[in-house]
Amino acid sequence: MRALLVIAALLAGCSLFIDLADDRPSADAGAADAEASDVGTTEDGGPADRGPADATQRPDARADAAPGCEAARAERCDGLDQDCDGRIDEDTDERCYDGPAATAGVGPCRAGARACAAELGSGAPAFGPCEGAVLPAAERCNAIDDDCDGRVDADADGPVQQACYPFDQGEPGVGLCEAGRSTCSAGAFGPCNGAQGPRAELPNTIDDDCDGQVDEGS
Ligand SMILES: [Ca+2]
Ligand SMILES: [Ca+2]
Ligand SMILES: [Ca+2]
Ligand SMILES: [Ca+2]
Repeated sequence: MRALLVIAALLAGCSLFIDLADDRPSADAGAADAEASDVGTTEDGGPADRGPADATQRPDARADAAPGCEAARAERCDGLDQDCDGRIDEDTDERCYDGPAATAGVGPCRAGARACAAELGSGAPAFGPCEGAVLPAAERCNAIDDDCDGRVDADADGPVQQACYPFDQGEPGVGLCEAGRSTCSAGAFGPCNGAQGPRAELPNTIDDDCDGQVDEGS
């Protein structure tokens, strides 16, 4: 009888063990699947990418703290602080000259300056208008080399000249009458050369007296 009880007990234990064994594999398989799923996600790159992404964002974070600060670099006009002195775009105004380069510094011509106008933090150079520059102008008779070509009161066509008509009567371009030319020298126009004034009407098919009538009364 005792032996039967022992056997029964063993059978019951085996049955219990078997039940537990049946349950455990299913539970372990679930856990294993869960772990396998996590591992797969990691290998797929989800969480693994976050590390390097955080690392690459650190320089940006530093840049935000001190935009453009990179020691030993010369400051330039771009809205950033290259030389890390806490001042942005200091001393980056530029000389400017929109005229022909050969004329800069000749006669009255001189360069101007344009102030840095870069948007803070933009990293993009930007300047305001060129101010204070003196550019070449048309040459005039004023003892100044206005067009900055190295010749006072003269340009590529020679000395400054102007039309002149030193007569009280007649009109340049009418009949025989013509204007002359006066040449500038040292800021003043000289005598009128080549002008033709009216003269007595003659029977020559020419309006000698420059009144618009040809050979009248002659
Ligand atoms: Ca000139
Ligand atoms: Ca002049
Ligand atoms: Ca006439
Ligand atoms: Ca005439």
